Amino acid sequence: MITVFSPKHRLHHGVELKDGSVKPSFEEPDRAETVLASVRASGLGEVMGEQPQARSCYTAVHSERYVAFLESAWSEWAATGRTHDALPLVWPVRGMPVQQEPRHIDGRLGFYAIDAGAPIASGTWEAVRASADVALTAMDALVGGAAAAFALCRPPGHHAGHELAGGYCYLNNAAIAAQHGLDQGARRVAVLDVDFHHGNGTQDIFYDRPDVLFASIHGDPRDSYPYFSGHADETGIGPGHGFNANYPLPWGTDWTSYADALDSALVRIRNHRADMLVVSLGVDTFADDPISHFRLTSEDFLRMGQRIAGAGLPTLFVMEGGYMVEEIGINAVNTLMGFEAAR
Ligand code: FKS
Ligand code: ZN
Repeated sequence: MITVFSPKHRLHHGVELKDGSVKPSFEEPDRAETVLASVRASGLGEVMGEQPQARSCYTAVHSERYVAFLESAWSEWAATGRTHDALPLVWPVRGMPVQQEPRHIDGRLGFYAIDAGAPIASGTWEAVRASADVALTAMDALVGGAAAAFALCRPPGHHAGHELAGGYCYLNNAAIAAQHGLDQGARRVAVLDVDFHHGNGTQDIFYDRPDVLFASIHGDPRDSYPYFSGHADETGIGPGHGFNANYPLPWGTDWTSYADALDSALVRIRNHRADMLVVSLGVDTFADDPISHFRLTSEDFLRMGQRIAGAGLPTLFVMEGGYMVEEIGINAVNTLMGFEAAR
């Protein structure tokens, strides 16, 4: 399968509040380079660059004002005289009137974010846009008849909602690609999210829609980030009722019980009779991941890819999380190689 990659991801290298101080984020540039090196070493297939895409592909799933905010946030922040990464420190929460967007950049940062995990600096927008273009370019390969493609996105996207950033995410690459697939003729799409963290953003974007089935396997939100979504009783709303399927799993889950949830999710996907499958591929379910709590081994990712191939659908893999930098390349590529071997 082809891999789509953009070196522009390096323009984004944010900070994170860790252990009481501001440090480089776990979501660091080396992640993408490590995965790219493993793709090249594995002989998975050709690596190509992204095609620049229309801004309307982003506003097909995000609001116009949110995309405009992402485009201008850094210059507004810099205009206040600050040179360090822009981060929100106040949010509209229970009981507050959320509707009105503030004028000051410090208020706008909180208005458009779920947490302080999506810092914005000078190169952020260009990297974010390139990451979405990587996903769109890979989706175009599927639309053109490819059986599978790998979008080596960075920064990741699945925590980004209709008009919310957070958890290292800005534009929702998987959702933008899924919508693009529909706009290019697919009638139904399924999104399978195997990142350790619940894909709250993808859920938010498609929650009221029956054309996109969203299925996510993740750490139980009672114990794990993002804490405020990902429960099994979140099943969709209105016409989208029955088209959202969450599989929260306990702390310490290993392959045996993970595989059961994966099989259930794949049955749901088969019943959806989708024309294509988008996989939000996070490999932070790995046992040694520094911020997650499942216990998958590198071999388990081969098995995961094999099972996903069993759905028999044109499949777009979109890179999400994974933080044990020495291993994320092997684990991501194992998933893809497992898929290729089984289809
Ligand atoms: C660590 C606390 C963890 C944020 C976790 C974000 C996870 C991001 C991700 C993505 F795929 F988006 F990258 N806080 N001290 O892995 O889901
Ligand atoms: Zn994750």
